[in-house]
Formats: sequence, structure tokens, C-alpha cells
Amino acid sequence: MRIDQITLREIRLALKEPFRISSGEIRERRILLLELRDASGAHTWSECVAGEAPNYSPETIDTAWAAITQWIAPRVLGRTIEHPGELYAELEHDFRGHYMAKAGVEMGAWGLAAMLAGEPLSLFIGGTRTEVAVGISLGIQTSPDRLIEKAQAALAEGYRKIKIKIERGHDVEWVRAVREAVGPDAHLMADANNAYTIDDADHLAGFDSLGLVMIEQPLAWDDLVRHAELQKRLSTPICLDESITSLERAQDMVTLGSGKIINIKAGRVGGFTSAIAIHDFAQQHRIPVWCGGMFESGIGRAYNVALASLPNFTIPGDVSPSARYWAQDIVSPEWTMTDGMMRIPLEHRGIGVAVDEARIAALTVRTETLRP
Ligand code: OSB
Ligand code: MG
Repeated sequence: MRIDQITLREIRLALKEPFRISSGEIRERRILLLELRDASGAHTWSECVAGEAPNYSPETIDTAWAAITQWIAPRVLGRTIEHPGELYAELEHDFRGHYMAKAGVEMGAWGLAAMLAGEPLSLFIGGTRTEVAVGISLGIQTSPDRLIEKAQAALAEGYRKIKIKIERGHDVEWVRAVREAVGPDAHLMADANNAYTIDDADHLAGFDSLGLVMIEQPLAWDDLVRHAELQKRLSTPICLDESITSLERAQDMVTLGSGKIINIKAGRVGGFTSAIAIHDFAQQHRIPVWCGGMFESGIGRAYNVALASLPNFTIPGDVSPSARYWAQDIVSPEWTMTDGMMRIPLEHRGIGVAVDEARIAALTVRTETLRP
């Protein structure tokens, strides 16, 4: 395979409703899409998950655009590779960080390779599932009653896990209200997006009586040591999201005892090679994993669904159907959910959905084409 052309595009897509987490709010996504073209003329689409602001990771769509054009594309374009698994090391060599930018290109290479191999992406990476379990991530609401309504509606729709975003002042009591409303069996969890410090350990122990399947990333975005101390003081399992940026960080989590579950987002860890390595490592250490989301369009979602088909993705992922986010997605068919499950499009090679290129062209606010 030889990637001879990469086209970057920024599109804007309004969310159906604003989404607030402890570190910020979004109403409209600025989405960076990539189109990769192979020397044989085959092409595929991928998505860079960097956000609008550096409130989740240091990267943004603008830093990713710069990193791809100046540093990543020059290392990839015109290079003959046997397998997309070669790119991660190539992009790590003397090149720190910029994982989301790297992942946008690296994952596109996996999508393209699967297509050239005539296989669906999920089978190409060793996926074993025909469908994946779906969870929903509920943003911080204006009142506990509103949150209860949202959680009940999600359960009625069939979602298999409800993740509640929390922050100081909107936490234990709000989640307790939901637990009381939905009963003991619902799969509930909380995600703090770094809202607390280790000094809040006693307060966070208030979650222990609520039967949560996990609490996600309570402490700082790059912390492992304090999470280990916190985990000793909580019976609720800690799941790490922001802190796990590589296989080595996952290994450190296990060594230190910083958490018991990992939310894998391929974008956060530099792409599929790294995500699969973390998955395999976690499996060996009996750490369950699940697939996180970054409000991807239908293109990024195709990669998430393929990744979540690997065997150790045993907890429902943040892979909600298209209609939960957008009035209209940019792929067809749109991603849908039946009985809380999303079917993997195993009948198609590559990413498995058709990309609405005319609509993308109409939504594009910025584009750049790169060649060797
Ligand atoms: O912490 O998992 C997170 C979205 C943006 C940034 C961080 C997070 C999230 C989500 C979205 O929870 C989940 C989804 O895509 O449905
Ligand atoms: Mg999270």
C-alpha cells in the first residue's frame, strides 16, 4: 500500500442538543475529516477526534491540522508499507504527542488496508463480534429531575449503560436520585472529566453505596499516582480515560493500581495499533475495556464500532446511534441501535458505510490536499 494523497476537510455539524461536561460545553462540532488515496486509486475516509478547545486533551482541531500537514503527512505520503501496523512506530520516532492527529491518519490507513484486502475493518483487525452493546453518555443537566428523565428515556430506548457526567455540586446526590428512579439493576456509571482532586476522596466515597459499574477519570487528565491512592479508598472501580495515552500508561495503571477498567479511544492513543495493543494487554491482565466516544460523525463511528468488535470490549461503549447526535449524519446508512445493540456492517469491505461526499463538500469550510 502507498498513500499518495491526503485531503483534509473541516466540516461543521450542529449537535441536536448542547453537551456539557465538567471541563466545557459544545453545541456545534468542528469535525476534521481525512480522505486517503492509495497509489492504486482506492480511497477511504477517516476522522480526527480532536475537539474545538483543549479541555479534554492538549490537542484541538487546529493543532491537529498543523501536525498533519507539517509533520505526519510527510512521513506517510509516498511511503510503501506492507501493513498499517507499521505506521505507529514511524509516527512516534522523535515525534512527541499529537496522538489524535496521528490517529486520524493511522486509522485511515487501517481503513484503506481493510478495503484493499477486501475485508470489513472489524475482521481485518481480528474482531469477533457481529454487533456491539451501546451505552449513552448524558451531559450535565440543569436539574436532577431533568437528568432522571433523560436516564429513564435512554433505558426505555434500550441503552445498555447510562453514563452520567458529573462535576462538583452535581454529583453524588444527582446520581443517587437517578439510581432511586431507575432501580438497582440499571448499568449506571459517572464520568468526572477531571473535576476532583485527591482531597475529595471522602466525598467521592459517597458513590460507593450507589452500585455504579465504575467512576471514570475523577482526577487530573494526566494523573496515575493519585488515582492509585483514590482507588485504595473507593470500592467503586475507577476507569481511566484521559490518563491512558499509550500502552505504557496502561501498564503503569496496572503496576500502580490506578484503576480497574479502561475506556479505549483510538484517537487518544495514536490510532488502532496502539488501541489494539492496549486491548490485548488489558485482556491478559483481566482488565475489561470499553470503547469511548468523542462525538464522532458516522465516519469516526465506523472505526469505533470496528474496534469494539474485539473480544475484550465486554462493557457497552459510548457508540450511540447517529440520530442521538445529528439531525442528519454524513454516512449511509446511518448508525442505528436495535435492542441496545449496534450491528457491524460485515457485508461490506473497509469501514462499511457509504460516505455522503456531496453533503461533505457542501458542509466543508476549509480544505487542503497534500501529496508527496
Ligand atoms: O469523557 O468520554 C468523555 C465527549 C467529548 C469529550 C470527552 C468525552 C465525551 C463523551 C462523549 O463522553 C461520548 C459519545 O461520543 O457519545
Ligand atoms: Mg471520559
